Order: sequence, then C-alpha cells, then structure tokens
Amino acid sequence: MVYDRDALFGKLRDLLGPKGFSTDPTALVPRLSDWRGRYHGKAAALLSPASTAEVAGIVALCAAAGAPLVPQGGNTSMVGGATPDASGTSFLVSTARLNRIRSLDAAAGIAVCEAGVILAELHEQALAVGRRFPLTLGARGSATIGGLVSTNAGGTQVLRFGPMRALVLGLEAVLPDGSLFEGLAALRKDNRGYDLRQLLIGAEGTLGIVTAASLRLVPAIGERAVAWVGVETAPKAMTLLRHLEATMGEAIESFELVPRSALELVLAHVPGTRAPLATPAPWNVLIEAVSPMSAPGPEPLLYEGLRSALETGIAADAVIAASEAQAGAFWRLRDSISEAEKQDGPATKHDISVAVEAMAGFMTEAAAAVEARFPGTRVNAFGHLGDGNVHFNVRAPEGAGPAWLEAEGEAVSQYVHDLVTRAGGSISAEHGIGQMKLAELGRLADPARLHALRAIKQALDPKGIMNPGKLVPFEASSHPGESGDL
Ligand code: FAD
Ligand code: 2HG
Ligand code: ZN
Repeated sequence: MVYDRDALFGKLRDLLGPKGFSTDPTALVPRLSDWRGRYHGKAAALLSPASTAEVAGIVALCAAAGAPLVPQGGNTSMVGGATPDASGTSFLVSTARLNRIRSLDAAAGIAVCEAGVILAELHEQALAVGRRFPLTLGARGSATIGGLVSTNAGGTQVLRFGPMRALVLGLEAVLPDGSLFEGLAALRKDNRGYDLRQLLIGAEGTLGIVTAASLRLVPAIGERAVAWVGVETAPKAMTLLRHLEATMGEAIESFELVPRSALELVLAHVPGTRAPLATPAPWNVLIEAVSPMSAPGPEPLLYEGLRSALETGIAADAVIAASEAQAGAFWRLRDSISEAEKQDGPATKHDISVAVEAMAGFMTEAAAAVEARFPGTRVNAFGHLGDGNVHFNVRAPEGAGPAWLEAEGEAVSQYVHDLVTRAGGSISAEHGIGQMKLAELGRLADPARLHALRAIKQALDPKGIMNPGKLVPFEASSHPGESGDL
C-alpha cells in the first residue's frame, strides 16, 4: 500500500493537533511490542484521538489514502493483536484519550464507557454507586473497554456472567469507510437484521474502531468467601464444581484451576507470595462464592460444601480465606501466573476450549501426549475449567532459551491445536486470533467459517485498512486492498 505520507501527515496533524499526533519514539516505541515481547512492529505515527468525531476523521482520511490503521487500547493482547507489522506504514490509533465514563445509571444497570476506559476504573466507579461490572481479569489495571469488546474477553467470572458478548448492551463504532455506527441505545429487543454489535465484538479491530460501549452492571455483592482447595486430579476438580453447584448454585462465581506447576512458578517469581496449603497438592482450585447485599454471607454454605467434599474424597485439602487480605492474596496467586510464566522462560501458549464436561479428561490426556511427543517439555494448563477453557501452555525443557521457541514452538502448537480440533474444540477460547494464530486458523478452520470471515471482511473493509494481518486468514493473492483500487 502506498500513500502520500507527507500529505496525510499534514491532514492528520491538522485534525488532531499536537496532543493527538506524534512521531516521538518515546511515545511510540513502548507501544510497538506486545505484552509478552514476542511481536515487534513499526508505525508511521501515533494517533491519539480525543473524541468520536476525531476517530471518524482519522478513518475517513486513512480510507481515502489507503493507509492502514491498528487500534490499540491497553496493549495487553496475548496474540499480538495490537502490534503493527514491520512495514512502518500503519498508523497506531491509541484510545488512551477516549477515557470518559459518559454515564453510570445505577437504577437501569447501564454504564456507557468510551473505548479507552480502563477496566479497573470502571470497577471502581460502578462500586461507588452500588453496582459492579461483572468481568475481571489479571490485566484489569491496563486492559480497556475497547480492547475487551474487540477480543470478546472472558476472565474469571464467565462461569456466571458470560464473556463480553453477554455484557455489551450497545456499541458506538467507526466503520472502515469512516461512517459512524450509532448503536449505543441498550435496546432489549432489536430485529433490524444482522447484529452489527455482535459482529464488532471479537472483531479485533478488523471491522472498525469501537469508540464507546453500553455495558451491563449488576448489583454490588454483599459478601464473598474465597477458598483455596487441593485436589488429586483435574477431573476431581470438575466433580468438585458440580458438587458445590448442587448446593450453592449461582453463588459460585469463580472456579479457577491452578496446577502445582503454576503455583510453584508464582511462588518462585512473584515476591511476597506464599502457598495457601501446608502440603502441596497436584492441583488446586481457587473458588469465589458471593452473596447479595443484605442476604446471609456465603461462607457457611461454602464451608459445608467443602467439608462434605473432603469427607467423600472429592477434595484433598481446603482453606477458606479468613480475611479480605487473605482472599486478595489467594487471588494474587492466580492472577500472577502469566507474569511468572513469562519470567521463567519460553513457553508456547494455547488458549483452548472443548465441551465443558470433556475438558478435565482432555487436558490430562493431551498433557501426557505432548510431553511424550516433545521430551522435556512441561505442560502448564490452568484457568477457567468451569468454562471448558484452559490455558494449555507448554513450557520449554529446563534450561532451554528463546531459541527453543523458534525451533520447536510451531510444531508444538500445531500438535496441540490438532488434538483440540479433533476433540471438536476451539484454538482460541478468549484471547482471539491476532497475528499469533492466523496461520493456524487458516489451516484448521472449516471452509464455511473461513468463507464467512473473508466475505464479511471484504464487504466491510474492501481496502483492507483495518488492522491488516490479524484475525482473517487470506490466501496471499486475495487480501482486501490488493485487488486494484488503491
Ligand atoms: P489491546 O491489547 O490494546 O488490543 C487487543 C485487540 O483489540 C487488538 O486486536 C486491537 O487492535 C483491538 N482493539 C483495541 N481497542 C480497540 C478499539 N477501541 N476498537 C477496535 N479494536 C480495538 N484475556 C481474557 O480474555 N481473559 C483473561 O483472563 C485474560 N487475562 C489476562 C491476564 C494478563 C496478565 C494479560 C497481560 C492479559 C490477559 N488477557 C486476558 C488478555 C487481554 O487482557 C485481553 O485480550 C484484553 O481484552 C485486551 O485489552 P486491551 O485494552 O489491552 O487491548
Ligand atoms: C488468564 O486466564 C489469562 O490468566 C492469561 O487469560 C493466560 O497467560 C495465559 O496464557
Ligand atoms: Zn484466561
């Protein structure tokens, strides 16, 4: 793609002013690599619009010139989704200045947030009016509403409230031709054909730039009880979930699987952490149960459920946090796994799902198969077992450096993805495709899915300016924007 760089720079500078247009390396460089440090790119300039109108202006100018745009929120993508390619022709569009919570309606349970609002900020503001936004994840201090919408993020409360798809009531977005989709009204019923809102959720910036979202709020909790439970096997963890649900139902909001290997990584790399159980268990589960305001707290029921699980051999050991501080410490262990794994050394990441009841068995067999096929590797599978989704990460053999990733990473990932596909599962349960899984989606997706992805992309973004090289696997000859009119 070739465009008149000086002319476009001039127009963008005029539109955005000095705060919104920068080529300063100190502003750009930290945004050109992904959180894991696996992808590195270049950009022509950093664009930081402060309003929806400015976003629309940027897209219209870039569409006319045929210049690529890469939207970026908190840059916590696990799949290189917000990192531009190495050509240096893309404009990085940061949503950092689109950071207003436009409204918080506690009675209706709706928050209207601009794309750059950070998740932790929304949590805080909602709590101040007695509500909460029921989605959270380890990157909540950086991840933005626009990024969460665009990846259809999951996290640790999906068990009860679902992923972003279930929580986004309306969207405002600028489409690839610069037109504005005004869909913020939180309509409970709306049958005007294809659901553009759902199409944009999980689109990873390939169909436009989300500028704001109407989000569902639920009542703030009254009390929570947080337990750390040791179990012998992953299938027993699943039995424990069903056992607790039988008596506690929806009070169980989080049920996170932590293998001994993941706990050990955190204890080794994250200062101030300590093991909750005196005797290490092969598997651990972090459980959070909640109760509504002015209802009895959940602890007695959780205690009873865990007591019977211990008696019947479902659980091996258990401790309920005695204070909020201890509950926070348990959660810190869980939320630090990615950071600890990153510090420890190379690993290939596989964010996989299969049918919920099948996951515990699947991951056990798959781990044995991977470790046999790639001797010395160590599977670290953790996370959202109750959603049928674990992060089936494969750590390099002890002592292996980054060269291992180059030499073996692709083969390991293909092996894991083949197993998942044969089991009828997904190679991306919550992180998206980005650039990391593009080739794998092209290799493994069924023709109908690929055809629909390509046709939708081509229809809405015929010039291929929106986050090129992400999510949609095109054959080399058929990228939008390469067929003539640029
Ligand atoms: P970015 O990384 O900036 O962007 C992500 C994608 O969205 C890119 O494709 C980008 O181009 C696009 N995008 C960003 N903003 C917009 C916009 N306004 N309009 C259009 N496209 C846009 N994910 C989970 O699902 N569950 C987890 O439990 C979880 N835990 C994590 C823990 C850690 C420690 C880390 C580092 C990441 C974790 N993630 C998790 C991944 C990540 O946090 C999510 O994918 C999150 O949604 C990304 O938000 P972001 O603002 O950082 O987006
Ligand atoms: C989590 O659940 C995140 O902690 C990150 O989705 C998973 O690091 C990972 O692989
Ligand atoms: Zn996750």
